[in-house]
Amino acid sequence: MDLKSLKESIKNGKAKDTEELVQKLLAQGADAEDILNQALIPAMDEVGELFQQGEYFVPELLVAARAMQKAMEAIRPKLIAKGVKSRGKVVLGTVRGDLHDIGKNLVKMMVEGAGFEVVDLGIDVTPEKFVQAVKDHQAGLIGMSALLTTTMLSMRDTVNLLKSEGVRNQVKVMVGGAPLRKEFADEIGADFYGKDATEAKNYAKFVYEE
Ligand code: B1M
Repeated sequence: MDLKSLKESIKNGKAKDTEELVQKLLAQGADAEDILNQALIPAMDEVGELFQQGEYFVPELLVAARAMQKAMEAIRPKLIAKGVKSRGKVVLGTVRGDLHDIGKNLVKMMVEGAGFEVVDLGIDVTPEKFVQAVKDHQAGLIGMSALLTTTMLSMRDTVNLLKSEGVRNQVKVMVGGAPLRKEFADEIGADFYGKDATEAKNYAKFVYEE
């Protein structure tokens, strides 16, 4: 697999080339999850490092993110199970003040691919919106994503609001995102910390098959 060119293409923000390279790899029989784990995610990690080192700025992050989104659209059909009856509902969103949605969208794809219905609240989701969606959709699982050390703190507010609204015992809470650790999830009273989208999918299965 020509993963090196694919990584470079994402790092350079070349959306069209990225899409074509992914399509080519898929046509050659490459596995969508391998493409994701061996090229797409590592490419974004490298973009983050370049940003931290001051070599990339926000515009470079944006174009890389756009290329990443194109790649994800291309692998999406391979990751999504077709015609599967919903195994349960999962409310998902990126927390208040946070605009990063690539990881959240990956979680969505994997969870949908496993046959769950995802209620995607998008980005910058307030605790109130999360709690309302749990009530409206009678969801058994809520998933919150955060990429900033500042915004992850709002996860605690959502857990507390679920409690004060009397719905905490009806729903499991899963949290994830690069700055999080299991200790933080435990501290705020979440049920599960998902390191990656695969763990998130496995936890959804666990919750609904418990
Ligand atoms: Co931003 N950004 N960004 N950014 N950005 C980071 C997160 C950062 C680490 C970069 C760095 O400094 N190295 C840094 C955060 C520092 C910190 O708080 N510790 C940062 C910063 C500082 C910022 C701004 C403040 C920059 C500025 O404006 N000065 C700003 C904040 C905007 C805001 O949100 N309010 C900002 C903006 C942006 C863009 C909009 C330009 C763009 C996002 C575009 C988009 O998402 N549509 C962007 C990007 C692309 C990044 C990096 C480079 C890549 C993030 C990404 O998509 N990774 C990122 C550096 C990095 O993370 N290495 C960075 C790939 C993605 C697949 O990984 O989201 O971690 P991730 O998801 C993983 C797991 O974490 C997990 O599964 C996924 C893998 O399978 N996971 C879950 C995620 N959510 C989960 C939920 C679960 C379970 C698992 O259950 C519910």
